Amino acid sequence: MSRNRKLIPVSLGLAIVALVLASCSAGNSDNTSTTATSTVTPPIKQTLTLVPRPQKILDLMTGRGEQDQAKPDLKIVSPAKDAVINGSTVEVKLNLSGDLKGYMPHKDPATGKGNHIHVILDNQPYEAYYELGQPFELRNVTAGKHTLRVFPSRPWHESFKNDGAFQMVAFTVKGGGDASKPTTTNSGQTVANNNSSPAPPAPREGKDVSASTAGDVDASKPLLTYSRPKGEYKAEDADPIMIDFWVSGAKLKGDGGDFRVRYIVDDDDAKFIDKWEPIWLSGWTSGKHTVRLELLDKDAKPVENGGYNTTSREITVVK
Ligand SMILES: [Cu+2]
Repeated sequence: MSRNRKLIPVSLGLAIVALVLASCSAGNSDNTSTTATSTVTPPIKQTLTLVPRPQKILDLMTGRGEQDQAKPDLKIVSPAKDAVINGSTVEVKLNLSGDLKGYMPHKDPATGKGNHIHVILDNQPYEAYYELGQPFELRNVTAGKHTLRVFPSRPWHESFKNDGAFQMVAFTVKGGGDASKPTTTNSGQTVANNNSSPAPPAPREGKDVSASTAGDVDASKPLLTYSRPKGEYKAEDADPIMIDFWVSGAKLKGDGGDFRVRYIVDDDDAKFIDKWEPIWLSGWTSGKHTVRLELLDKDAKPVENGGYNTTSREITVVK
């Protein structure tokens, strides 16, 4: 008993010594790292400049014949407007018609590129849909109200901007996110039973989507749909980088209307786009960047529409 009492102050003393030593060494390493940081080269300041449409895209367009003058008409067949869908998988079916001049979505297996549709759930980054002959699946869609926006795009992700090329529908998912239940169509017909595994279904285009629900958006009001840039840009694809978007229910200043699109890259000053066409920016530095697009009214105020008219995306440039 008495031996134990004598041991306690000794071990406390040792603990204090250990603490003092630890704080000393921590202090030392702080000093070391401060010194090291001050000698590191500061990050290169990024200066972006507007450049013309790249020659490589002009060359691609020449090789495509007339299809860049197409006036595609794109309609969402499924999900139907205001449909209620049971289960977390949403099958997207589209109907493409109009004056196509040879335009047809398809991924070239050799290059992995081709015409495609941009499919946007809520205000998430778009997904690319290549083969319209089979449905495109949005998987893990959360329960609640959603919006779907679609428009045709070229292999370099520039959208077609004619009337009829864009459509948005609202729909509702019930019981989303429960993969143990069979996935059914809105008529109640079972399309996939997730409990049993019969013959494996033919592979389908599709994407597991992030959790999101619709904004309180009104399709009849001015709407800016963010399209590009998104994701990762490598080597020659990173210079220049295209900004492209869809405008509905509004005309920009340079097209005879009142609206402007404002873009802000990282913490740079705001810049404006007054004609509805893509722009190309050169001078990106390696690393992560944010690109923010906003629709402004004639008083230079952001137009409120369910939060969709101000969108920021993070992109990564690898050089
Ligand atoms: Cu694309």
